[in-house]
Amino acid sequence: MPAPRPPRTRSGTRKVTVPATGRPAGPAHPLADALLEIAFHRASKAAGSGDSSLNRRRSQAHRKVARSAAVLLRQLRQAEGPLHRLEDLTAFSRALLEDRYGPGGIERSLLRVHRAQERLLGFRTEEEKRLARADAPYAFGGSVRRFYGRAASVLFEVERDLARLKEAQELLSDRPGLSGALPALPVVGFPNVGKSSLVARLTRARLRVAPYPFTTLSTAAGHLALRPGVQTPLVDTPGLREAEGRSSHAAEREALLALEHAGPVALFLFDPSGRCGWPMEEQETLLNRLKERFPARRFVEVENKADLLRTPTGRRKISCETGDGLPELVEELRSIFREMGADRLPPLPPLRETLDEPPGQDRDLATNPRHGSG
Ligand SMILES: Nc1nc2c(ncn2[C@@H]2O[C@H](COP(=O)(O)OP(=O)(O)OP(=O)(O)O)[C@@H](O)[C@H]2O)c(=O)[nH]1
Ligand SMILES: [Mg+2]
Repeated sequence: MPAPRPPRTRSGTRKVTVPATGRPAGPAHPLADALLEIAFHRASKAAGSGDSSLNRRRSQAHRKVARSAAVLLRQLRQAEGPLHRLEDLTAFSRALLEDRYGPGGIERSLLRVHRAQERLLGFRTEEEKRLARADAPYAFGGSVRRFYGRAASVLFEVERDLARLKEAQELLSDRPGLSGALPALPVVGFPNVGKSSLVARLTRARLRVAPYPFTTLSTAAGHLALRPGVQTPLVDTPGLREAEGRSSHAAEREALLALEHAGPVALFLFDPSGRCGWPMEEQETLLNRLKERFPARRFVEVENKADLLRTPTGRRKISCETGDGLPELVEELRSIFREMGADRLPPLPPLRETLDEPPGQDRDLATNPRHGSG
């Protein structure tokens, strides 16, 4: 049914109310606008020099073009940040970027921002040549205005790329830098089984723990001394419900990527009490699928929430609530790392990560009351 027509006003015209789009009001190019504002503001301070009024005005125009170009070029290079050398990122970081932005998504944005820099350089050279030839003040102003206009359109064109590069850097900034070369130990399992509780118990990482699923939405690492002289990253992962990586949730796909890139051992955490919201059968199925998908991975199987339910299975039982079984679990992990010969690896500096408190003494795992809630 067509929408009713608005009533006529006294003058015979119809009064139309424009519906709210729900889009927040603001500049269409917030990033580009901010960069341009800085560049043009700096350029506006440029003073000319020379032996005549004409030469002084020419030199001032020249400096405005050169200064605004320099500021913009520097900003664009900074926007690339560490992504500039993608090959230096860890395989996990690259996989995360590919998952978020599609194959080659970041490379394309980098290329466009790079081309934007080349175009700015070209426009600057063009206007410098024009200014050298010009002999009227209106031509000087024209050069400056033309350069500003062209610079603005170049920046507007790469606005989305700048936003993507900024977002990608933020994404990577708090992720552990997992790489196959450095063994890290991911803790995986269904949502709400106590993965973050476990990592918070065993390390100094401050993690969000809550009594509902999907509390953790990204990987984070704390450190645990599993081989002499080296802190092994213990990686908290988002809850996982299937092993194939088809989930529409980026967080679930991230958990699988962490498993793929972390190292040869992973800890699979069960909650047999059912408190997490998923029955044991589904948790067992997930583990079996993960074993099929990652046949080289050794899964350490642990049942949490032993304070609520102790099953008759032979799996290790722990309780992150009471601390029961945690020292024994750490011993088992240490002996697995010893068995693998991991302790013969040269000591390596801890991976970059942001969540740990400053390093301190080994913790008394059984008596540590902190539960990392947040
Ligand atoms: N009774 C009991 N509760 C626990 C235990 N370990 C964790 N919990 C509780 O289980 C709930 C989920 O804990 P989290 O550590 O957030 O679980 P998670 O697996 O990280 O959850 P997601 O991040 O959503 O995947 C919280 O309410 C914890 O307090 C335990 O050993 N016993
Ligand atoms: Mg969690």
